[in-house]
Amino acid sequence: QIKGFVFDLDGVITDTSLYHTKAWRQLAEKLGVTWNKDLEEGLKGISRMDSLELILKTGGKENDYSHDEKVALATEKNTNYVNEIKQMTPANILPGIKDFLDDLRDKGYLISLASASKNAPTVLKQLQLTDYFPKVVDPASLSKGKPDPEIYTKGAELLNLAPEQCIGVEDAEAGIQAINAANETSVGIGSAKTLSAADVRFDDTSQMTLANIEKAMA
Ligand code: G16
Ligand code: MG
Repeated sequence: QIKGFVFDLDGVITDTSLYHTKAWRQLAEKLGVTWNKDLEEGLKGISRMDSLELILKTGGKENDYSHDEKVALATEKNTNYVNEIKQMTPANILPGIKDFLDDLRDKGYLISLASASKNAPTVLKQLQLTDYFPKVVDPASLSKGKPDPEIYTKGAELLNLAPEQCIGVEDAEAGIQAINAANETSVGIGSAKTLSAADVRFDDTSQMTLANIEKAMA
């Protein structure tokens, strides 16, 4: 029986991917790496340093920078990103999410956050959703990022629940893989093409209700 929900943030609660994409694209083009849609999709859900490595690899530049130079590049991207998210307000919460969170809370489901983003607490604050997520996995505590199950395993542990009692919600392919590998039920938000591995899938957040999830799981 399902007792808890473990949420991804970016692409599920709000669309920060717009801002991540803008900041990474700016850096990539400065480094002479040509942007493409596969790269854009592949950056979703993976950590900051993994993102930089993927961009450099796409441009065949993975050996061109020292570790310290890479840290500086990632910091440059983050400074631009943090500047962008300052303009976020509760109006940036994706459709239906507030009602869904209220419904979960009313019905006594436990809720935790499994975001790879070190900026997640800032984003929650901008959206005025901090109170809904008393339990947040610290991405700095992870030895491996998504698609490794670690972040979703920790998300269930924070709720004192077994993985089988949890539903994980994700928009990224790497995230669905992480939920499945953690033995939780996966709900994917996005296209069937990228999220074919999800147990339950919705095109967008407005369709994600408890009733629709129960229907899909029956
Ligand atoms: C998010 C984004 C990723 C981003 C990662 C790290 O993960 O989807 O694109 O690279 O956070 O973010 P930061 O640089 O802010 O630490 P998630 O798990 O919330 O989708
Ligand atoms: Mg995401």
